[in-house]
Amino acid sequence: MIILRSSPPSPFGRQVKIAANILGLYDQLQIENANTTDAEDSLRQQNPLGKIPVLITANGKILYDSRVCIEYLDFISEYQIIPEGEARFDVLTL
Ligand SMILES: N[C@@H](CCC(=O)N[C@@H](CS)C(=O)NCC(=O)O)C(=O)O
Repeated sequence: MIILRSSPPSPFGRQVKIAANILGLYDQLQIENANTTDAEDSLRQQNPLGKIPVLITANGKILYDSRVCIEYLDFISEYQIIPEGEARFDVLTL
């Protein structure tokens, strides 16, 4: 199971959820609410910046910044939304 620390209103968290859906990984995602304003939330141990989204991989690796989370999901999926070569930069810019 992959854990996504996020919050429903977060547009960055939403991007990761959409990517997981397109990549066929949404069912493997356990979404755990995070409160960025709560100093006691374990979020700050996971991401020293206190920002969401944070992705915790099945191996317990902690990734943050939505771009990194999406790139990881793209890496483990049998599908791809981030192509290789020149087109890669167009997609990353988008
Ligand atoms: N560059 C980050 C931005 C993430 C971000 O700003 N998330 C907001 C929520 S949408 C947040 O955590 N804000 C709390 C804060 O900045 O303390 C990413 O793409 O993941």
